[in-house]
Amino acid sequence: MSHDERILTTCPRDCYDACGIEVAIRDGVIRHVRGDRDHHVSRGRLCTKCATAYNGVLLDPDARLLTPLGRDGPKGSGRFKALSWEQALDEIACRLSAIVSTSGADKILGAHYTGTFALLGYDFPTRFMRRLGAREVDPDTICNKAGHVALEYLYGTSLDGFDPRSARDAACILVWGANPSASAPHQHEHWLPEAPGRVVVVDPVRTPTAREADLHLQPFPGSDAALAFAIANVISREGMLDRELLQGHSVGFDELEPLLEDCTPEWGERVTGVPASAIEQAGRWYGAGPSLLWIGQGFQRQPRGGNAVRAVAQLAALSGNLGRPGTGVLYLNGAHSRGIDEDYLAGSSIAGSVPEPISHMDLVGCLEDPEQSRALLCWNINIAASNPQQARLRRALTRDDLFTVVIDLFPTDTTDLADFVLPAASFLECDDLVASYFHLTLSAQVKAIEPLGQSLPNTEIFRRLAAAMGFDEPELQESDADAIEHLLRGTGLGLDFAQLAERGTVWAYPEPRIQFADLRFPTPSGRIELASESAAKDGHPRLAQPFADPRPADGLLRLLTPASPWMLNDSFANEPKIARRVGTPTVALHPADAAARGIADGDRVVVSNEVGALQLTVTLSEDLPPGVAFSPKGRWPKLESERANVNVLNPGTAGDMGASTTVHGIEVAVTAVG
Ligand SMILES: Nc1nc2c(c(=O)[nH]1)N[C@H]1C(S)=C(S)[C@@H](COP(=O)(O)OP(=O)(O)OC[C@H]3O[C@@H](n4cnc5c(=O)[nH]c(N)nc54)[C@H](O)[C@@H]3O)O[C@H]1N2
Ligand SMILES: Nc1nc2c(c(=O)[nH]1)N[C@H]1C(S)=C(S)[C@@H](COP(=O)(O)OP(=O)(O)OC[C@H]3O[C@@H](n4cnc5c(=O)[nH]c(N)nc54)[C@H](O)[C@@H]3O)O[C@H]1N2
Ligand code: SF4
Ligand SMILES: [Mo]
Repeated sequence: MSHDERILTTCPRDCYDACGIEVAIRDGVIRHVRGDRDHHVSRGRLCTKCATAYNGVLLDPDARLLTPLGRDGPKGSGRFKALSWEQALDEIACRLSAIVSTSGADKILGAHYTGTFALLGYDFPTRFMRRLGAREVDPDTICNKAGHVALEYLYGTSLDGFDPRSARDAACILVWGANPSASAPHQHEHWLPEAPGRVVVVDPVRTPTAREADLHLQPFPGSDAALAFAIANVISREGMLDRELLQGHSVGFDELEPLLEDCTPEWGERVTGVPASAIEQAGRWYGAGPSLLWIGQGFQRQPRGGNAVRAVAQLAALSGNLGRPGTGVLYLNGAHSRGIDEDYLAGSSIAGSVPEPISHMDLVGCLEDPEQSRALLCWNINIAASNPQQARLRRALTRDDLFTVVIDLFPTDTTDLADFVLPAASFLECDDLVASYFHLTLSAQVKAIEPLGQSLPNTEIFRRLAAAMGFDEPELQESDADAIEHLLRGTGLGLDFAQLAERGTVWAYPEPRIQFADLRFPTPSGRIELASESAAKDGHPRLAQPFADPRPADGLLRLLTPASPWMLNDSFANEPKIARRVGTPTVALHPADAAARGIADGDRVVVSNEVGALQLTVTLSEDLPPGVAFSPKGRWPKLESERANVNVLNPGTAGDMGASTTVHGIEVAVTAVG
């Protein structure tokens, strides 16, 4: 009789949770993939989307890419022929070498993000791209760059957040522009409810997390900076400013203080739509502390999202909610806080000149222009679904003189437009490391089964590509096992991979780490920079400003398209059970906005603006403020009747900082069909 073998591994999706997973295998076949009962986050249950997809489409050989493919028809026809790895890589190397010698390596673009956010799967390919001298499409510009830039101005870092375990000492947790009920499901289900303090949520949408909070502030999208200044006004008025911290450890408070005076709660109500009494309550709870501030990625996707993050994040400094138990600010926790040497991983030792990156907001323009682009390599990203200017991008990707290679697990809209498609192995099929960007843990991703078909991990694909190109730097051939052991030695945890794999997940610090415990900040002055010379040099105001975006002009609505609980970005739209569950694509409207347009629940509408149009089915929702439309991201254009998703409406305008996405700043008209 055979018995199940049990393997502990970790979910490497771009998700706050980094769930511990138990895989049961019998005779080399997976029997089930489920939450590890003993894991502090998953506690025996994965989110529904992964529980479904990891036992469904991810293991389905009919859904996965199984061999390298070469285009066998016009671009975008989706016609491919199967190739051996050797054939495919030889041809790719030949084409890339020719482009390097005729046009220059800087005409080769590399676009990648967090399809897998496991350390090697995410970063190892960068070694090859550096050696090639290709131009990187700055990964964070599609997601969260504005927030990173803003926090660097203010605190000198965006990647050294509070330790979530410090919630046990917090009297208040302020969740600003994050929706854990979708994007961090276990923090919604366990972390927030188990925290002893009050929970305050700031979100234009009454999300399930907002509904369960002690207080929900519902500002109009893009008015967060004004709201933060009104809260700062309350903190000041109530005598809750931490003048000692401000004097000893910050610069610019003398310039900021006069700005606070006019930002009364009543003014705040007028510009944000949040009642003055709620602003006062939030100010008193947060200001009294000890308080944690979780800065989500939602509101920095507004046109002036960088300014908004500066305005919100400085609340911690003003009220002294820094440097002691139960206080701090979290945007993301970087892997370096667990001793992971990311420079080593990304091959910063490899010499060669790396051209200036471009923003994802400029990708379409660059791909339309043969002077700027000759080749595109994509991995861990599905640009034809997730990038702005969807219709223009599709056209640009059909350029005959653009040589395109896409690496993915599944045949996506982006692979359909490639010249060569290379099949990637899933996280169940290779070893790696996962560093949660929320908890300060390190986890093992452990190979449970052999890669499906001829698929290979990203690392092996890039090793083979380097060899085919004739690159002989040893860093490009380092094995996964060697890289993992090197990284683990750097952590000082005293564990090798086998020991980590046995435990699944380990904490980097035995006790909750206090953020900024020494009140030294990695800014140029070593202090909190409320006024920032660096910001001024980059063309921004020295100080955060109490801005609120103007409301959309007559008849237009602000469209929000954030995370859905059913999809992980653009992953899992091809999982049949999930597709059935989510049904046709919808847009939610406030009943007053629907009535004003003669629209009823269930009606078909056209949502449109200057870049595109999309038909959607209306649902009515009192969870939105009037003036806001809502349609979650994550659908595959190729599976939709119009071969488009909400990004056909995204003009791709760059935000105020870091040339970052403004995907939540889109304005649309909504009209009944017919
Ligand atoms: N309208 C709208 N658009 C958005 C957003 C929004 O809020 N609204 N959010 C933006 C944000 S925050 C992000 S991060 C982007 C992300 O958007 P996407 O790039 O679509 O992200 P994912 O679906 O996470 O992953 C991309 C691809 O990586 C593949 N993949 C998974 N594992 C591996 C692997 O091991 N190797 C390889 N080679 N591929 C793998 C998956 O199959 C998937 O096709 O979308 C952005 N687009
Ligand atoms: N289930 C699921 N989980 C995910 C993802 C997914 O697609 N699905 N994506 C992953 C990725 S790549 C990322 S980057 C994270 C993102 O996760 P989050 O940080 O939670 O960001 P979003 O989902 O973009 O938006 C969060 C909230 O911001 C709100 N918001 C929009 N505009 C504004 C505004 O102007 N002000 C305020 N205060 N709030 C605003 C939205 O209504 C939304 O509820 O989630 C990750 N986790
Ligand atoms: S996507 Fe997030 S919640 Fe779902 S299993 Fe992975 S880590 Fe857990
Ligand atoms: Mo993201």
